[in-house]
Amino acid sequence: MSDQSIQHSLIPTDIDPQETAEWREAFTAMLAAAGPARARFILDRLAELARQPAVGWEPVRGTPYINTIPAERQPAFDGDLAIEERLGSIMRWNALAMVVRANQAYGELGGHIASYASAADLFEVGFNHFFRARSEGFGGDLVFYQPHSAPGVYARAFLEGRLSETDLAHYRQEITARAKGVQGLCSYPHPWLMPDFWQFPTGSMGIGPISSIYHARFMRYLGHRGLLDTAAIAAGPSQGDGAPPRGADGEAVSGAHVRKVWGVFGDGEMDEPESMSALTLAAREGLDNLIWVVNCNLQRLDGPVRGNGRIIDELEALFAGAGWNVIKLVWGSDWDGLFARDTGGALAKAFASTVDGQLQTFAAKDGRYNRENFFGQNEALKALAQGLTDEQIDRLKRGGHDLVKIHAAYHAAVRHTGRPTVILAQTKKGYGMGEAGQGRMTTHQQKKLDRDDLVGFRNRFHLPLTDDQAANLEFVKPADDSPEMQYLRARRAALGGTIPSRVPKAAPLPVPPLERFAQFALDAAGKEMSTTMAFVRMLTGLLKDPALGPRVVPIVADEARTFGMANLFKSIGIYSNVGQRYQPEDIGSMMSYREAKDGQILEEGISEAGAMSSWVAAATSYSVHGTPMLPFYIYYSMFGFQRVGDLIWAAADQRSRGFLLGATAGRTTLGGEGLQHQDGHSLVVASTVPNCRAYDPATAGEFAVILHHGMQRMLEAQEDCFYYVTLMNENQAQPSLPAGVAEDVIKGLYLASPAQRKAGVRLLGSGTILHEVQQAALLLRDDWGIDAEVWSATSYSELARDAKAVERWNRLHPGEAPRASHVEACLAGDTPIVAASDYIRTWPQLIAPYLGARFTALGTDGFGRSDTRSALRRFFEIDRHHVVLAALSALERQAAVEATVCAQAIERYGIVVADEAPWDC
Ligand SMILES: Cc1ncc(C[n+]2csc(CCOP(=O)(O)OP(=O)(O)O)c2C)c(N)n1
Ligand SMILES: [Mg+2]
Repeated sequence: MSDQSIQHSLIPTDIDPQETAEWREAFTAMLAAAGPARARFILDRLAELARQPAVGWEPVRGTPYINTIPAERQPAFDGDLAIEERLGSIMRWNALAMVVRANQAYGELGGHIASYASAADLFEVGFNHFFRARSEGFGGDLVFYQPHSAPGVYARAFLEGRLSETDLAHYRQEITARAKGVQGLCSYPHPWLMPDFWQFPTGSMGIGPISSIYHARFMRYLGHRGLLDTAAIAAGPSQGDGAPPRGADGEAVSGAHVRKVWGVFGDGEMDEPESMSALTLAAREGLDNLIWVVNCNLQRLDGPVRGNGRIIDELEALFAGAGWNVIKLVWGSDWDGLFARDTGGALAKAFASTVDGQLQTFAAKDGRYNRENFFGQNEALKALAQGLTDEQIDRLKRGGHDLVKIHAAYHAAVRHTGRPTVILAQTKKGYGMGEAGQGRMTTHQQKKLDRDDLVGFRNRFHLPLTDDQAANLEFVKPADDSPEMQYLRARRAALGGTIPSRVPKAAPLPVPPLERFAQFALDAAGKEMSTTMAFVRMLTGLLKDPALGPRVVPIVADEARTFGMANLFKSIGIYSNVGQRYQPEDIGSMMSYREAKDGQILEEGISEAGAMSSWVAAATSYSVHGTPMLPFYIYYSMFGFQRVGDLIWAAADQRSRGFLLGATAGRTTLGGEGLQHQDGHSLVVASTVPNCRAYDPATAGEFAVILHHGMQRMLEAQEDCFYYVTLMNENQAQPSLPAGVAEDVIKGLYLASPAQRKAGVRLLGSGTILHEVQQAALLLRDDWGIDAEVWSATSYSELARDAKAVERWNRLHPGEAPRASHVEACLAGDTPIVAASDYIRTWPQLIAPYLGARFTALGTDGFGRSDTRSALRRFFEIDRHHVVLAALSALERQAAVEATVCAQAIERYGIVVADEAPWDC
């Protein structure tokens, strides 16, 4: 089907053209006579009729493929266009040179040119006019940079004097750079790798978009709770005359001056579910502090984003439907004249039948091709192009390459109130790369340019380079006193300083003493409770602390009742930007569902990705806002690391500080729920995140120690780590915490019950399975006369981390007295060791390399099932009887017991012997 026939198939046939014409004429005449207001009134009345079910009319969503802001409504461009054009060209060149150089030298380092080539102007207008840095009395804007455009951000930092030529020469060579003592430049924005520079990791598509929404929302939360002045304005020149305050731009203070969150993202990136999932939240919460710029270069990596459609139109409908303010920035200023002359609407009509695949081809081809194939479509278009040379047609800019149009769009966006804004900016991928890249299918990965291409680029952007200098990829940096450099510095000074810039530390937040919020857990003395209940009680205690309490951010994804937190609804309230506009059904209850503008709980509904993004916003608040917060996101552990693992990885990258609580953890502790709910592996995944401290406490006392220690490390010592701690829903008699074990709880292993005589076997238990292990010790004693030590293993990953470090130290220090890791020191000797947990064997096996053949691990490998806890523990062979059998079997291998005891135990405990494990697949 041709493009035109696709288009026509969507339009129903006109069965009475004459009648249609009469209606049109009547409307046109009325418009001419009575004006647009009357025309709109009549259309509204007709729409009421048309919406009757019998008619079944639906309005067309979307506007023509033209700019939302007409030329006559553009504000004056308050910059020096010529200088900004020159600066932009230099950024483009240096970014390109950085990538091509790295690949000429090594060929394997990768890097991208085409993305930034399309986004450069979108970035530069932001840098020169809109993106404000943190400065005295003003928190600064938050800017999310499209990751593949990172070379452009480095290029700017180079001109600003923040990065040196040596730094640029070490783009994507961080290790080599480190060895030479210089700053290496990471591939994409990674705060972990450049902690003074990048704020937000965006390299994984979709993470930046969703994160930006929740950051904007969290700023509102901080404001509504009175913790942060989000309405603070960038300091303007002192008035001293009683005149209303003015912003740094001299304008009267308005919504334009409050802190903004900007996100520059790709059009292909909009396909990620994370990008889309919180659009309605942003609109519902009225986040007019949020502005997205979607770089619609119509291409992604493999090819066109919507070859057979138009991504801009699709996104317009989607964002408008979600309630956003949409600004289409499609065509540059050169088109203004053409549109003005096109009274018959030929251009709009032609665009309506041109799909993105075709627009990409037009981008890749020269002026002559465009004249013949676009303007050549009909007489009206031909006439429009008549006065233009092929060269001029070639240079007709798309909106996202026109500084004046971009400025107009940003100017409108920052002033829009009540809703978030998206700017859909049409660009050309690989803009200016000529034959080598512009609009080419392969342009995303193009990183080699030959001499002709480089000289062509030099010509295209009028760069001050000789042919040889261009071919040698020399960086361009005008003299310090040149107009360009003075302008660059002045613009950034007016906007508060240079960005991106990350502040690594905030003032420490004092942590209350352990006893103040957890005495009940330390001295539990056999009281029955689950560790989840213990957590909620400790949380309630922390909330009462005058200094820390207000900084606590409880986050749930529609599971507060599950975890026994419903009483917090009433006491601290659920955050809502509008308060509560209804009388809750349970208004008289102690646990009434209370929404409030200053509510403290973030109730994110059924969106783990949303809750995680909120957690990140709170967990990075110490750096982003200089306001340390303490987030606790409590969730079904199964829906954490595997559901939103990439968000957690990004959280780690951006040095988040806070607690993730994997509740209802374990494959047998959450009886009944079955295969998709029972989590046996989150702790293993958590162990793969370098700065995540993962714990599986068995008792409320252990949990209290971990919580307290974590708070001290993150809030007082300001360490860039976060905690993943499992919580159980099984009520158990809670022992008091033995004296003097706190330090070992943190290290991951302590002796919970010593053997009465010499231990024949050592049993390791964790989480609720510690209870089974303790019962196994009793059976070993009573049924087999074997004395067992019971150890509580609070964290196999912490034990393994320490053991690995010690192993490495010993390897690198031959001849010195070898060190012993905590696990090796605790479990030295030949005594057999059996470890049982509610997780897959891989979790305890993290310490296996340090214990040799004397170590046996039991675990819950395979898919979960729904049944009672005891049936499940039997099934997965982690109950007390199987622990006993494993201990006897280990002793039998050492010939420490008679060869028949295992058979006797199997018989005695009724253990079913099947050749295949029941969970095997
Ligand atoms: C989650 C994820 N999937 C895939 C990629 C690999 N990838 C990087 S850029 C890219 C294409 C991006 O296209 P678009 O968002 O349109 O940006 P453009 O470069 O066109 O501006 C892809 C697939 C990634 N970085 N993250
Ligand atoms: Mg794209």
